Amino acid sequence: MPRTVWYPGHMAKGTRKLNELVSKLDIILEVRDSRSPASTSSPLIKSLSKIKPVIHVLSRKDLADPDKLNLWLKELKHTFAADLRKREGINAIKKAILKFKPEHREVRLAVVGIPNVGKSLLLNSLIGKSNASVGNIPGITKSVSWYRNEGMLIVDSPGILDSHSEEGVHLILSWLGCAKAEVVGGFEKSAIELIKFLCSKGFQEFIPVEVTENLLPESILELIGKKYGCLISGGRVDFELAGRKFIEAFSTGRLGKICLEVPHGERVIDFSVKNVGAVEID
Ligand SMILES: Nc1nc2c(ncn2[C@@H]2O[C@H](COP(=O)(O)OP(=O)(O)OP(=O)(O)O)[C@@H](O)[C@H]2O)c(=O)[nH]1
Ligand SMILES: [Mg+2]
Repeated sequence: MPRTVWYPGHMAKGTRKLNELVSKLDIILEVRDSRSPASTSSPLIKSLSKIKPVIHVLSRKDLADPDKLNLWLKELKHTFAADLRKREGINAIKKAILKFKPEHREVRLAVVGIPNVGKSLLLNSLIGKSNASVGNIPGITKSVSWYRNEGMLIVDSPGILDSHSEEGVHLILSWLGCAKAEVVGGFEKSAIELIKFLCSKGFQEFIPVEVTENLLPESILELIGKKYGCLISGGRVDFELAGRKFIEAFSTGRLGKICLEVPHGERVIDFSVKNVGAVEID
């Protein structure tokens, strides 16, 4: 896979710009996906959190298993869960940010995170205007820009992936819509791995066809393709299209609410909770 497919130039430039301006900020706002708070952490957060305080926002609360999300909220400090589409949770986040406002000027902050987690939507909700572009494909925001309102000066930044992540992390990100499927070799590959993951964790209810024992992941994807009408000449299934439709349904929550990781639990990748916290800000 060419490096430019999964680490395009705007990520390198965004990283450089964020590092340049961090000293001018009062606080960092990091957005992660509620369904995988460990795997969706920003590759920049470790270094940025050494310099500035961090508040974490877990977006897509509406798509996460509520019990497992509560375990994360008990575990992580300075963390708020939000349904950004409905603006649920915004007031609490705003209150936490404004505690960092100096008396003589507005509070300065940057919203950071991996692609497509809801950074721009959160920024718009905080400033009360739809100024930053929002869209459901990774890579909508391509540059670092400032926005101002409601006593805040906020930087929107492009989603940035870890150039050293293992394939397993990229797979999770592709299932959640945070990385393009090309990053892991296409929708068919991503979907097959998702089927294997769901079957191995007892999450079969997220597969939109009946899964009987001994059915291979490829056969399950074929059934999904038939169900979604992804057929080509001769009535054969287009596996890439079937994979795309399945991943889209899963990532947008149409197949149900799920958390792929729990704190301290067995995960797809061996993450430890100590890697997902931030500096103390009390
Ligand atoms: N259901 C749901 N969808 C959300 C939530 N937050 C964001 N989204 C959707 O996620 C998609 C991505 O939102 P953006 O704000 O563009 O994400 P971003 O992190 O700025 O993305 P990039 O600029 O591409 O890195 C949009 O379709 C949003 O409507 C949420 O809390 N719940
Ligand atoms: Mg954006």
